[in-house]
Amino acid sequence: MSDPITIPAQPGPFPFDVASTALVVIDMQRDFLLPGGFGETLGNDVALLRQVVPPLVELLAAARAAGMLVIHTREGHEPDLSDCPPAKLRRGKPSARIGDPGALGRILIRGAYGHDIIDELAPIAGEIVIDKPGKGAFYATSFGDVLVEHGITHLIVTGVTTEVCVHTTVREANDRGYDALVVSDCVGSYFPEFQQIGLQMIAAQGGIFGWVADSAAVIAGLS
Ligand code: C5J
Repeated sequence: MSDPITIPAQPGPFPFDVASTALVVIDMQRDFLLPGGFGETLGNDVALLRQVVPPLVELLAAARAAGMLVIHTREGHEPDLSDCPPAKLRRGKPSARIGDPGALGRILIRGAYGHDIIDELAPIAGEIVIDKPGKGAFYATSFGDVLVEHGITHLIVTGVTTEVCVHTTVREANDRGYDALVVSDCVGSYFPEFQQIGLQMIAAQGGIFGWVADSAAVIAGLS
């Protein structure tokens, strides 16, 4: 048990202790963040997601220095697409479906260059990487078991995209009894309006899904 920390957040203070909290870094993959990746082939401006990188690099360093458990996730599929539901496969533009060849390798396929995490946030030894076929981190993965094994009760959630994989994971976590804090400048969306509303939705109604704070507040709490 480490010393309890309380940081200012919306809708109110977020108390946690390092030993029972995990920093979750969702899908900071080249396919979503780099030019030529899946995100761009869908017509998105990846620069909006790149804004997340500098504050998240700092937050990750602070979490590592504090000895917090760090869990990275990657959205993607087996090369034979056996874990990709046909309904998901059909989505997107016909020229850029999951599994198709792209500028960064086969789109969202495990082992492809584009599927891996960007260099700036590459996992280090001892950090956990969860490969997930869905938007949420719990579905069809060992994520829930990993949290239980490590005695985790609180999550500090970062990554992309705010309204898709971040939201799905936070909602799944909330239903399982976890207290989740979403770090406002360390999550990103291709759509500025979704970013703003997505964050508001989490903390609305007294924290219907969790809490929201910026990285400065979390880093100050950890130092
Ligand atoms: C999306 C994600 N947006 N990681 N994936 O398809 O949010």
